[in-house]
Amino acid sequence: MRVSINTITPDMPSAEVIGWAHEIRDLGGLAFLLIRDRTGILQVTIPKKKVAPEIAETIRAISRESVVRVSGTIKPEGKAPGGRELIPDKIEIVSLSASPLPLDVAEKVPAELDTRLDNRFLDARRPRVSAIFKIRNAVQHATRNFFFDNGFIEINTSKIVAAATEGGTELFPIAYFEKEAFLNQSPQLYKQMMMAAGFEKVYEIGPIFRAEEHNTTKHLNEATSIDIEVSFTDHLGVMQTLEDLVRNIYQFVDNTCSDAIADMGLDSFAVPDKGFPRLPYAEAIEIASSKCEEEISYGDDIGTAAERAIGEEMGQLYFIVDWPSSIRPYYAMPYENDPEICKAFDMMHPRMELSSGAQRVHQHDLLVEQIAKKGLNPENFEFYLNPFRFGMPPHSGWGLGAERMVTTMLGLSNVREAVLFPRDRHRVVP
Ligand code: ATP
Ligand code: AMO
Repeated sequence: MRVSINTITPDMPSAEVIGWAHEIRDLGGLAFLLIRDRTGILQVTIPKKKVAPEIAETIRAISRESVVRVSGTIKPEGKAPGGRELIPDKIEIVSLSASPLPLDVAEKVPAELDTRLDNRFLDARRPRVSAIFKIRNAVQHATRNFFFDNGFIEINTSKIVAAATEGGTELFPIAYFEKEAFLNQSPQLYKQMMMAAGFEKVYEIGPIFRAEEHNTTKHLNEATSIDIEVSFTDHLGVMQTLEDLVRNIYQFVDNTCSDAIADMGLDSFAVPDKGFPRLPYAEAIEIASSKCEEEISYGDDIGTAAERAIGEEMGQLYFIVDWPSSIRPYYAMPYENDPEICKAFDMMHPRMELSSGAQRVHQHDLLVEQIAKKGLNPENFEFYLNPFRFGMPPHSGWGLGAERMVTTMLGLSNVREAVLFPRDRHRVVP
């Protein structure tokens, strides 16, 4: 019976495995075949004089990355990976691979990111790459557990919509029969409507689509957003939830992904132990303008250079709070005593923004006023505004980019590395 490679110990008498031919080395009298499955690598050692002649023949016919089935005796061997090797009784080629390979899975020859993404199925055979997706799996599992344990209801909202949520730009129009429609940029309006429905605590993990013009290492045109909305709490309440979730995710990955972390060659994996400091926007701007060459003043968005400069100063996960109302979306609640600033926040990694959120405006008339102030037409928002007329509770929420979370957690150099099949300006295939 076939077993996973990581279950084979040096004291086992025999084993059968199926996997990919990772590397073949023929040294004349002795040949080595490294066979790889999703759990690890096993050395198959073929002393040619001692094994059946058809085995030596099969070995010669195997091309790299072919699928092979091997069974035989297990022997302890200090020089082999995992301290054991298999001496075959039987080798069968299950599925022969063509050669040359478009990409060296054994990573002896480095490949450009574009080549890797063009051949993602091969790239993801590399243990260092599949480790990213094993960890991403753990991140999403920890997230769902966290929300389930805390009484949240998971919702799934429509990705085909009739209006923008985050302002009029960056929308992908789609052909939707006779109507104008778009791919949704955020579940924002729907999660707020579920507060009107009395669901109190909801979350969604789903795709968001943004027609980002620029090719950067942190923007995708299709990203995965972890979104929450909570009633009867303010921005401070949901910031605490965000901090608890992020710490929980790091802890879960640390507890359950040691093999994947090792496959990635990360020697330390630091779970954030302190609270995330809260830096007022005005102070963040002061830091940025003292450290950046370009001019930055109060009221500006925090761009990449500023983000880096402030991150360097902070050196850990942190929040930027008390933003000018003028640069936040219409749904952010202004402070009652100083409406020039609002109860919005960003949660930052020293390298980039991970999350945005706010206490929302729940008063119908104020919301209409704020929509108009942003130059948008409240008539286009009727489906969204209507629930605010029939008992909308006060509420708050945020959206956290799953890919950015994984990218920063694992120190990946490009957000595309955290996506199986990334979409950017030049890439819609595969
Ligand atoms: P010779 O031509 O002298 O007969 P050989 O075929 O016996 O050579 P070795 O000298 O045993 O080959 O090994 C060749 C290489 O393979 C060496 O680098 C050795 O360290 C390595 N090697 C030998 N046996 C194993 C094994 N069971 N597992 C891993 N590496 C091995
Ligand atoms: P925002 O637009 O800041 O907020 O998005 C929230 C988070 O989603 C991630 N993100 C992206 N990741 C990769 N590529 C992109 N193009 C991209 N765009 C966004 C980021 C970002 O911090 N409705 C609000 C959230 C809220 O207030 O609840 C919103 O969408 O990590």
